[in-house]
Amino acid sequence: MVQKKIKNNTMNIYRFPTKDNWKDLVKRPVLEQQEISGLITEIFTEVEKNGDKALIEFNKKFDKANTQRISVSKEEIEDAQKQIKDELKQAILQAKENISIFHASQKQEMQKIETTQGVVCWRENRAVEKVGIYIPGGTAPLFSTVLMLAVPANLAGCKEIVLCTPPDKSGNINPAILYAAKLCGVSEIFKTGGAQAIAAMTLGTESIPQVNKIFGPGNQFVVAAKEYAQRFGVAIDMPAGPSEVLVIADEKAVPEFCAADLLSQAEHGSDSQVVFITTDLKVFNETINAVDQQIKELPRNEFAAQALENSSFILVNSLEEALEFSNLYAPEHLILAINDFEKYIPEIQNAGSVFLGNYSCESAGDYASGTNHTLPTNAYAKNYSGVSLDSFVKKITFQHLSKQGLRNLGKTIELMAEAEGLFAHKNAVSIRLK
Ligand code: HSO
Ligand code: ZN
Repeated sequence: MVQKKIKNNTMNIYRFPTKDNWKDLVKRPVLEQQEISGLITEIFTEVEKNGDKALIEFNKKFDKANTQRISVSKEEIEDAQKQIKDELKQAILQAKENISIFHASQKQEMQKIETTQGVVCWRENRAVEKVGIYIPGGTAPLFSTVLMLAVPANLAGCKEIVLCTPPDKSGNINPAILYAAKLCGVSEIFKTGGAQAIAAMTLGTESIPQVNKIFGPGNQFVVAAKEYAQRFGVAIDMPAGPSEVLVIADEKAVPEFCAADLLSQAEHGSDSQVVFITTDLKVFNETINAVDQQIKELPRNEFAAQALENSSFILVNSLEEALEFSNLYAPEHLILAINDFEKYIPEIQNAGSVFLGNYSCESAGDYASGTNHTLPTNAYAKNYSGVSLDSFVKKITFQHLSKQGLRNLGKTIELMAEAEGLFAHKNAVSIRLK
C-alpha cells in the first residue's frame, strides 16, 4: 500500500493487491467502541419509569433543548409548511412521486395454490400495525429519510406511523422534516432523539405510542438501543453501520464523475467509507486528482477528508477481479461506471443498491429516482435487503382442506406423525376420516 498525501488529504492507494491482501482491504474501519450497553439499559429504565418527563429531561441533558412538551403541535407543523420554499416543495413532491411509484410496484397479488386436490394454500399480506421512524438530528437533518420510510409505510397500510427526531437547541424540529412527515402521512411527530427515542417507541410513554417495528438510521447509541429494543419484542429494519460506496470504473469512466460520487458518500460523516476500483491507470490517477480538487469546494470537507483516510483506491487487472472484490466487500452502494455494465449484472452477488453507467449517480437513489436509500451497510448486503414495501408487511399463510382433501393427504400425515412419535397429531387426522 502507498499512502498518498495530497495536500491535506490522505488516500490509501493499492496497485494490483494480491488476493491474500483482500481480507484486510474489505474490512470496515473499526470504530472506537465505547462501553454503552450500561447506559442503554439505564435510559430504557428511566423512560419506562418516568415516560415523557424523562424524555424532556433527556432533551435538556443531551440536546441542550428546553421542551415543555414532547409532541409536535399542529401549529408547528403548519408553520413549517410556510418556511419551505416552493421550489424545494416541488422537488420533494417529485421525489415522493417516484418513491411511491416504485414502492407501489412492489405489491404482489397473492395466489391460491392447490398443492394436492382439495388442499388449497395461500398467503395474505397484513401491514405491521404500528411503526416507528427515527430521523437523526446531528450535522445534517436528512429529511429525505422521512420519504424513504413513511412512503412505503403508508402504501403498506400501517395504521400508525410515529416519527421521533431530536429538537435543536431552541426546541424546534427542522421544518423540512415536518413538511415531509405531513406530506407522507406520518400520524404523530415527537421531539426526542437518541437511545431515549428508541426506548420510548419500544415501551410507550403517555404521549408516544408503543410500536411493533422501528426503522431508521442513527449514531452508535441509536444502533445499540435498536438492538436492545428487540428484547422487548420490537422488530427493527436492519443492523446499521456507517454509510459506504464502492465505485468500479473502466477506461470509459469519467474521473470527475467518479470523484463526485466518492465525495458524496464521504461527506456523510468521518466514519463513511469509500472504495474506488479501476482497471485503467489514467482513470485511476485522474480520479485521485479530481477528488483532491473537488474536496476543496465542499462545505463539509472536514468530514470528507477524514472519511478518505479510511478509504481505498485500488488498481486491478480486470473487471472480473473488481467484481469479485466487490462481492467480498458487499457494499451498501455499488456504482458500475463501466461501458458494458449489462454484461456484469449477473456477476453482482452482494450489494445493497446498484447504480449503472456514467449517469447513475448515488445521489439519484439517495433522493429521488424511486429506490429506497435505507440499505444494508457493513457487509450485511450478504444477507439483508434494503428497506422496501415488504419491510412494512407480514405475510400470513392460510389453508383450506376439504374432506376429500384431507382424505388425499391423510395417510401421509398419519405416517409422518407416527414416525415422529406424535400420536395426537396422527389422531387429529384419523378422527376426521373414521
Ligand atoms: N446515502 C445515504 C442516504 C442519504 N443521502 C440521505 C443523502 N441524504 C445512505 O444511503
Ligand atoms: Zn447520501
